[in-house]
Amino acid sequence: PAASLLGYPRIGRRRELKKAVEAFWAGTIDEAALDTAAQEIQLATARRLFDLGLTEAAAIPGTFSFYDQVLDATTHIGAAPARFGELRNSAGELDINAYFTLARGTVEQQPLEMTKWFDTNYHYLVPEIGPETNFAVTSNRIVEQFELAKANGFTTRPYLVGPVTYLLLSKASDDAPAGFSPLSRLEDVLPVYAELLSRLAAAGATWVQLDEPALVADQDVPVAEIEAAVARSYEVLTSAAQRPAVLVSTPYGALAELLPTLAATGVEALHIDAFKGAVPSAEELALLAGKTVVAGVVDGHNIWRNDLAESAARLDALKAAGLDVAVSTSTSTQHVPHDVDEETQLSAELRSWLAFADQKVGEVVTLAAYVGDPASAAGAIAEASAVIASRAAAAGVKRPEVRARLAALTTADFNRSDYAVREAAQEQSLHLPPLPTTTIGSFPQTSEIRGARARANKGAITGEAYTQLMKDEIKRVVDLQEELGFDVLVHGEPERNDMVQYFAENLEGFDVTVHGWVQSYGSRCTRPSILWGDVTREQAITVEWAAFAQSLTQKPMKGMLTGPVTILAWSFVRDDQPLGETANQVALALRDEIADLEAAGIKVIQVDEPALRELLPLRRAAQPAYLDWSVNSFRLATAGAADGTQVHTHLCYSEFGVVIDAIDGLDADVTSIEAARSRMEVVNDLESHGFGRGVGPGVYDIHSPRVPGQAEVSELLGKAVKHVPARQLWVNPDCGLKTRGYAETEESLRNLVAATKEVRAQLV
Ligand code: THG
Ligand code: ZN
Repeated sequence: PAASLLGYPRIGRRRELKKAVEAFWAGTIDEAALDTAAQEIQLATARRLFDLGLTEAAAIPGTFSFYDQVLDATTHIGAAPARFGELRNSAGELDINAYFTLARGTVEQQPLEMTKWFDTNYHYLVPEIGPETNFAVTSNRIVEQFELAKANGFTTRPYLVGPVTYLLLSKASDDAPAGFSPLSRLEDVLPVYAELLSRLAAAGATWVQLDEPALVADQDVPVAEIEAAVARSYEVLTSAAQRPAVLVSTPYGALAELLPTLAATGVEALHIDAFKGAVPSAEELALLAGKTVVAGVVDGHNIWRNDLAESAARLDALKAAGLDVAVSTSTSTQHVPHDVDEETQLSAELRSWLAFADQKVGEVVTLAAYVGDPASAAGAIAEASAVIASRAAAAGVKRPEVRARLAALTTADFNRSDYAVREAAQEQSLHLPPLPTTTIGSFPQTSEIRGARARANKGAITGEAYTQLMKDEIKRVVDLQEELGFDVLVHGEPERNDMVQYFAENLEGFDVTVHGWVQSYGSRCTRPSILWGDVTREQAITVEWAAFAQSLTQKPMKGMLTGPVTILAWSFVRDDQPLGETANQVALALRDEIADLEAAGIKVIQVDEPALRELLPLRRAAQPAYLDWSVNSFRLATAGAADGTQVHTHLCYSEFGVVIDAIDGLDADVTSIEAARSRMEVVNDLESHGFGRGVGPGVYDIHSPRVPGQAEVSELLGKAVKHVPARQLWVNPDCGLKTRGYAETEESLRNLVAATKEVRAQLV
């Protein structure tokens, strides 16, 4: 098809799928009702995309998923890990119950691990592959989904994560021998993919999309091995007797050395990311002769209106090479909300700058028409150029005072005193015991808290009444921590809906959406804020809450802020200047907030950067520059703090090795990190790195309702003190407690404090 999308949001315009799936889990609807809801979403999507102009056969991507596209592949190719026991039903299929078992775990078995999908905020379920994995077609669901659309008049293009990406994203199963590589099972996986292609062809599919984003990211596997796997895979799949035409998609960046490899295969169409990646060179394009090049010129990952003139120029370069050119998005549009027209509360000016999934369809259709007949798009191109020019000149996009302040920064603004000086000053100001205990920041967000916020937003209660309810909650949380015996307290963050949106709502340069939900993982969604202009802080944001909380206790109360990188990573960020510049603007706003917190008597301030690793570029060559600006923005935010103010940070992942230098570079006085799930393995990294400041490896996994016993926590702490000097160690859970219930939280925290006292006694 001349115009297409790589994928479309799956959760539904009003999150219908989230609601149906969660109702199915809760047992309030049955499987038939879940299927009905899923079918309605698939058909509504097909109708919508058709009406927006994807009218050719195979233009509509069949990218519906109940939970995750990688899990879909797992259940189609029989890759359920043996540790779950027999999950296939009597028909030999991994049905919807098996599917959700893998996603959610059982009493005995942890679910499949979840990890980030390339450089997006989407998370997939990691397959576990070993020598024992028994590959076979174990689901017919993509065929049924194709048939459903077809019966309703839409010939869709079924989607599967491609075999090379699937195996590169997999980890070795528990049963696999040391050094086992999932890619070694390629020969066993390919016949299963071939069988699925043959079933799709038999059902009438003319095209299939095999998604191979792993080919645009540097991998640990040597390139030569990947080249061989790509060549072999597409030789096998294109020589299948009965199959649809094959489109290989390569979103999230430039293909680089693997382009010639794919070009040499028999696939009918190759998608390239021509937005984030560059247009291939003339020599590379010559290799693609005879194939359709699907040019992903419309950004699927961010929300800015396309510069149609720029895209047209890229398409011209492809056309000039004499290639058959089709137009699409650079990535699936699953990363953006459905429709700008839903956001009527935004100014008409801001809305005119934006393109969500539905608007992107229009851009793709316009550009596809341009390829056939350049004159047809002249009006649309001129209009897009005019809007982009008006955006550049609009009030608030560039604020001279912000730019002047950034331009005047010197090295001193990024550096605090030596740690030894700070450590001594903080000992004076805080008087903490050895192995100080604290929590990460949030306490459980009860339905009462969410209900109060909803009523306040609707105007059903006054602002004063809402503030009072939040203060009551803060007092409960402070009293609880006093009773449990914590050393550094938090206020619990009841007033925050989300740790990024809360700051976006309180800073200039941002707007927030009402319906702009984007799937984060499974049924969970976030509403990324829109960072469109220069960032300023018109007044203090968190100070009143922190000062109130501090007034309730003699113990130090932590001020809680979200760091610049995380604010960027979890928002839709302006594309008209380098990210590092935007990050420094946010950093200056946070720096002012820290000064205000200090003036209000707050002595410990935590600046969370859970997303520091998320924006790490997919290509190694680009990583040092990223780590440089991201670390510097954190330092700019925090370096104004006095020596006696203890700066904490929190990071949310355990694969630590790659970024440990960067974490050290943040120069925080205390860093808390995830560790409980990896049984404290991070302390080995900390030890070998010689990490010299305070560190709190999490001793309690908050991602599950399970309560760790006192013995378990003291064992973890015992392991930690063997590798990290006790004077550096802090004791804390893995992450914030927002998603937990009070019953298990209280019990776990009680065990945490008791275990700390036990280990402290052994120290002296
Ligand atoms: N905030 C934002 N982005 C994030 C996270 C966050 N991205 C990465 C990570 N955390 C993703 N994790 C989650 C965890 C929970 C939820 C979403 C993403 C979640 N969402 C609610 C839901 O879907 O029901 C909606 C929350 C709400 O009502 O605001 O639970 O922490 N910005
Ligand atoms: Zn965390």
